[in-house]
Amino acid sequence: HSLLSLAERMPKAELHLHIEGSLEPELVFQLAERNQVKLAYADIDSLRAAYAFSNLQDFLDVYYAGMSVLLTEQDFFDLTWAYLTRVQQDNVVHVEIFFDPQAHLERGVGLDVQIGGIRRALEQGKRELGISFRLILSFLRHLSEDSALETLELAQPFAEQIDGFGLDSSERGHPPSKFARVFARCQQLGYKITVHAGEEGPPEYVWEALDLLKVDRIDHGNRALEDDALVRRLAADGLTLTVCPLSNLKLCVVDDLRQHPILRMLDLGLKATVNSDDPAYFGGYIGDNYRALIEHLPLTREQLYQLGRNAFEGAWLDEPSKQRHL
Ligand code: ES4
Ligand code: ZN
Repeated sequence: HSLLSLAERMPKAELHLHIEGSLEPELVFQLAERNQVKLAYADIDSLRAAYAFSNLQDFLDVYYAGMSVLLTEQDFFDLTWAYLTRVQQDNVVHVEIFFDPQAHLERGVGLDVQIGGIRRALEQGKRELGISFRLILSFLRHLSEDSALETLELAQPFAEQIDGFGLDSSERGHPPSKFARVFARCQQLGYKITVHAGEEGPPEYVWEALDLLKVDRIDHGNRALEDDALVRRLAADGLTLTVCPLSNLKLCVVDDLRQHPILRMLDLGLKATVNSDDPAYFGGYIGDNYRALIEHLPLTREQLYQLGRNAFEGAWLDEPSKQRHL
């Protein structure tokens, strides 16, 4: 299959990746031992057996349990370095990664430790692997807006080491409007903004992300397709959607990859991209996501290139760097 080999060789940008979601079970156990952390799972196989989810919350419970082993700067380095060396095999040349600081602050792990370890790996990846990067601080939407505002204050000493802000975790019942003040502040400070919307939440949450939070991208956005006026708005604004096919399958956002809407999104003029979300939990890295699409959908070579180009166009890179990749 020549499309598969084209997809493999294509230089890629990944725009939707939670670094804590790249924590493989092997590393969970290695770090648990190194840090003397007790796990609720006896071994790697029983941890992997917990990776059967029927919705987003099912997954989030396991995701927060898994990241409890991350305590030191070296842990955050090892995590990020493992991700970078893995995606180099997929010919990834640019990454924009999320981290969830509030989840680590809760365990007493400081922002200096988190950002220090992640950035040290990203800088080494730029030098040694030729992978450029952006780092996105993501607020947890199941917590209060005051907690997000407090986190933004804590992040001020690291302002230069953060490229944008995001919003993730449990979507239903936690609309973007809950975070209007904190994202107004992010925008005032000159940061890029991207929020998870329309993964499980209704089209109204995507409208709020656009009109209230003034986002630069939408993460997921699947349910925007239920609202024709919203689709027209997203297309007119040229908004990038960071779509995650294997994530959608594992979290039952779609029942079957053959029903995945990504080609419909392209046909509607939406700038969809292919991403892995939480590769250690959802059964694959970005290359696996491209492969799964090719195996389940009637993707053409033009559509494959379009998806790849959309990622560089939607990346938070300066124009000359983008052009070098297009
Ligand atoms: C996430 Cl798939 C997904 N959705 C919302 N929040 C998240 N955090 C990590 N993965
Ligand atoms: Zn996500």
